[in-house]
Amino acid sequence: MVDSSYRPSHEGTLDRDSMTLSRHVLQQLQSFGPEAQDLSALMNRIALAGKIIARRLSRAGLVEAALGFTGEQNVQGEDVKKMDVYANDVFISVFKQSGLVCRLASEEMEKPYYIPENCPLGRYTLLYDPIDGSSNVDINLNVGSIFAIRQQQGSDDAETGEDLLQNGRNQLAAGYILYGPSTVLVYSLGRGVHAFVLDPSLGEFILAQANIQIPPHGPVYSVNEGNFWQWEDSLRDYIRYMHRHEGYTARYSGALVGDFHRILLQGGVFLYPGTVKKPDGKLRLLYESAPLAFLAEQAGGQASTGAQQVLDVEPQALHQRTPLIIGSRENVALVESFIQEEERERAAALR
Ligand code: AHM
Ligand code: MG
Repeated sequence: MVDSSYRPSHEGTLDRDSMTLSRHVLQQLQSFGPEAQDLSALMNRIALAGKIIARRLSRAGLVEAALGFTGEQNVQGEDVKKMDVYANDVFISVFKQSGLVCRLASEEMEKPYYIPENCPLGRYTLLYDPIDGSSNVDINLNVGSIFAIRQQQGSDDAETGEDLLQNGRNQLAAGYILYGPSTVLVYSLGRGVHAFVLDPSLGEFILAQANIQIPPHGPVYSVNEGNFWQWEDSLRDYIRYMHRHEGYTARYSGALVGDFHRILLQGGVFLYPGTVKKPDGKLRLLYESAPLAFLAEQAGGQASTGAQQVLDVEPQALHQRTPLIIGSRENVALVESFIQEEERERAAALR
């Protein structure tokens, strides 16, 4: 006879240790059906890529040819680092034989990478920035990987990935991995935002914080003030307002994932606005801004270009850039109010 009265004495601790990412995905989807299994396996592969990259980063100073530049430039004309290439290849190799993802699109590849043998099975596309904040790599500071999962829409016979040019509300899932003192994976399937910490002794990401909510207001503003004289007046006015009012403090690490993570947990705003020369700023819509915007909205925050919600932007190109103002609801609204004020003044001057 089964003794149902047995209560494990370590129930609480063990439950916590066993809330792995794949189990969490299934629980979120409330299903064990094939689609839920696929998404759970897919997230598990992303986690594997994260573990491989974290391992490489933790030993990068000891490994030959891990640090420094390759001497090449990527499609956006930026100098490529050896870690960028390594991390890009890691994502490809973990998905190659998986049968889960049929296209990968990344900052480091001009066109999507196709895995045709997977296409009849899995029609998901992974969009990713393999190493976000590359300038931090060589000095052992935090970097990240950003990802989004989209479902292929219609046929893609010409292999152009044109169906990826849809707004961010079409993302099925999004998240990032932060390589810091510990490795943290944050993700959302459109059902809240959840953070997992890599337990190196288990080799597993274990749930650390469920249903994260961005505080409606926070003290931090995170922006590269070195660009001050290249911004529009509205942005300069906003920063002057920050300087003149108590209760604000600046934090900027040079890696979006780290700066966003701080704001997700403690509140505030991250900005990468356009400049007079580059009105769309630096950050790429499909694999940087849109995935983080998805997380921000899921956590009760906001993500804006200054003119519209980031998730509403209809992309024109795979590597399109967009201004980004992201974080606590009230902080984002304050930045927007400065932008709108300048627009009103401009319109009045034309009248
Ligand atoms: P990357 O993906 O090529 O590293 O570029 C994105 C990074 C962000 O992580 C960071 O917020 C920003 O670029 C920093 O740029 P800047 O040095 O102009 O402040
Ligand atoms: Mg990046």
